[in-house]
Amino acid sequence: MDDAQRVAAGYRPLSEADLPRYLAGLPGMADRLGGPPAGWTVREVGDGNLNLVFIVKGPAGGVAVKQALPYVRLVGESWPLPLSRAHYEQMALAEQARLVPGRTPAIRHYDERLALIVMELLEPHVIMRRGMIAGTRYPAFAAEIADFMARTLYFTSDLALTAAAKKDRVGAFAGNHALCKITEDLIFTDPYRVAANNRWTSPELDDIAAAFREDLDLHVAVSRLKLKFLSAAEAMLHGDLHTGSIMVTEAETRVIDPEFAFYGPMGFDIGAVIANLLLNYLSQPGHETEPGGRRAYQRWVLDTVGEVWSRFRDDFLALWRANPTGDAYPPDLFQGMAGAARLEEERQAFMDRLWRDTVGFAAAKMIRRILGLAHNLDLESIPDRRLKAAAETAALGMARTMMVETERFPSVDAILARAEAAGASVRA
Ligand code: SR1
Ligand code: MG
Repeated sequence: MDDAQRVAAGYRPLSEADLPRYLAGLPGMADRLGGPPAGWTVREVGDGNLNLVFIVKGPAGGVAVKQALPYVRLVGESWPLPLSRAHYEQMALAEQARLVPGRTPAIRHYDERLALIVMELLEPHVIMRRGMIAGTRYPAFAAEIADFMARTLYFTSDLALTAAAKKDRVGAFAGNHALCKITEDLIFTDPYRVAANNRWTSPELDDIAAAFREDLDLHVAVSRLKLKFLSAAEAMLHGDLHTGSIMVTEAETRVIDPEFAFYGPMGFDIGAVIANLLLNYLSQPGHETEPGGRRAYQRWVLDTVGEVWSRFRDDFLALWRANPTGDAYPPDLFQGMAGAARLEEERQAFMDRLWRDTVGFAAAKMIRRILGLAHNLDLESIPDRRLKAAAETAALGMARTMMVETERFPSVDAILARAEAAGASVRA
């Protein structure tokens, strides 16, 4: 069924007033919420760029309801977007739940006709981006996000799957190309050209935005990343793994919103996490209420970047050693002690290559949030314009080096050192 047919077949966006009657008609939902539907509270809380999100609560419990709109909410009806993204989102949620139980919200109901998913209400979790802007530490985060990425990326790759199974999975997500196109345009193209949707802190960043539009070294580097995004179906990605797609308590991490899921390059997801941590790190001086008041928090953020990568690397390698079930690297070709040693060397080389991809994709993610359409609250909510522009300038300088001179960052420590230098320039 294509999207026009979906709309024709009875799609309509629900309102707060519609929700109680709709939910009361779903099996088991009235018991889950408790009491009569008239007593349920409904709030539309969507603060993302694309969808409606409702929180519905009754005396016995609550649910979150996410409904796709047939257009980009951030821009309006002039930018149509397929409702089929809800189908890919629920498929990705189911796959992630199978691979990493308990790390995503449980699906209570999926309604294809309405492009709507009823999910477990995550309480008392908050959107991680908001918590980090407030300066809250999340001690469980690094280990849990590293485990999530290692398991979802490893077990959907050719290292774990047979070629037939992998190709079936790639095919199952191939129709999500409209969401991929958003990424292809907004991350890998628009920030480097004149585009109607671009915006930046002007006039402070006018010169750097113009320089990025003329910088052919940067254009080559981002085009190589774009080609990898277009062509490297390495594993099932979340596809939009920023800190707005993660809900946290100090004890637990949950990953939400995989509507951009498809089979792509692994470094894209890891780079998204690292980019958003780095942008938050650079934004912190702008959120201080006393000079230096966020220095200790900044240290935690950088330690977290280091821990995310090192734990991911260890987890992924451990999964590979324990589950060599895929068609890549046939065991027959690596027999005996010499074969085992050579395969282990190759695993290390694989991780080094993945790290380079991660650095490049992280850079692309940082640049798009400053020069492109969709910015992030870490920087946008800085009240002092001078500090905001200083943080953005530092982030752009760092990201350009990461993308064009990736070899200068052979380890995560090199990224942390560069971030510290960039952070010092924000305070200068
Ligand atoms: C038009 S959509 C803009 C952005 O919002 C989503 O969260 C993705 O990051 C997308 O690129
Ligand atoms: Mg989202």
